[in-house]
This record gives sequence, structure tokens and C-alpha cells, in this order.
Amino acid sequence: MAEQQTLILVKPDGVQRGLIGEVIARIERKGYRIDALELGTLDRATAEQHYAEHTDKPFFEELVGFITSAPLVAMCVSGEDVIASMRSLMGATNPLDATPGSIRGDFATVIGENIVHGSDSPESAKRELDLFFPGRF
Ligand code: DAT
Ligand code: MG
Repeated sequence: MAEQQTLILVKPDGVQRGLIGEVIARIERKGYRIDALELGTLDRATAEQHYAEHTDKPFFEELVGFITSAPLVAMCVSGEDVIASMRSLMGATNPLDATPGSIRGDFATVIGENIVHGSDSPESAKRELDLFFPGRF
């Protein structure tokens, strides 16, 4: 067990569907803390850096286009083993595989609109927090 921080996004589909509060409520009820929160529209350069690991994937253009299409909410969330635990609360990447009770399992049906992002490792969390909240964590 370790105290960690992670980057959580409510992506544009989640914001448009009015699910900001739902996602925040699940984070808070679990017992995690929100250390920073910002709503804004991502620019293309930041989106490409955020999803750099997917540059060569066939869905990269669609992914960057979608994440920059409308405002999202970015949060730094902290607590015990928060990185893996938030991945579990989010559910599998493809909502059709996501367990009912998870955010994606409860609210999404297509992989391109899966409501939330969460860092997948301590290295990703550091890199992504530096990108969204430079110099703060
Ligand atoms: P996650 O968001 O669970 O970390 P990921 O890092 O593999 O998943 O992919 C980032 C996002 O890219 C994912 O949330 C939705 C989109 N995506 C992933 N695989 C896809 C695919 N096969 N087709 C379309 N979009 C995809
Ligand atoms: Mg990922």
C-alpha cells in the first residue's frame, strides 16, 4: 500500500452528459481526495502529448479530435493505491467489458466515449499530472 496521486479526467462525453458530479461523488465516497480540479478545453498539442503512447494507433486521430472537441474536467486525486483503485472504479476500457457498478460499466456503451480517463501507472501519473498541472504535484 502506498499513498499516491493520479490524473483523472471526466472526458467531453461525460461533461456533456452531466456526469461530472456522478464521477466526483464516486471518487469522494470511495474515500479519495481531490487535490486540484479544473474545467477547460484541451489544446491539440497537449492532447497529443497526453496520448503519446497511442500515436501509431489507427484510432489516434479520432481520440485526439474527441478529447479536444469540448470542455473536460481534469483532477488530481490522491489516496492509498489510488492509481490501480481508480482504474478499478472506472472499469475496463471497452464499456462492454466493464463490470456493472464501475463508471464505464454503468454509463457507457462505446469504447470511443467511455466517460473517464485515469493514469495507468505511477510513471504515467507523474507524466500526466505534470502535463495538466505543471509544477503543482
Ligand atoms: P484507457 O483509457 O482505459 O487507459 P487506453 O489507454 O488503451 O485505455 O486508450 C485510451 C483511449 O483510447 C480509450 O479510453 C478509448 C480510446 N481507445 C482505446 N482503444 C480503442 C479502439 N480500439 N478503438 C477506438 N478507441 C479506442
Ligand atoms: Mg490509458
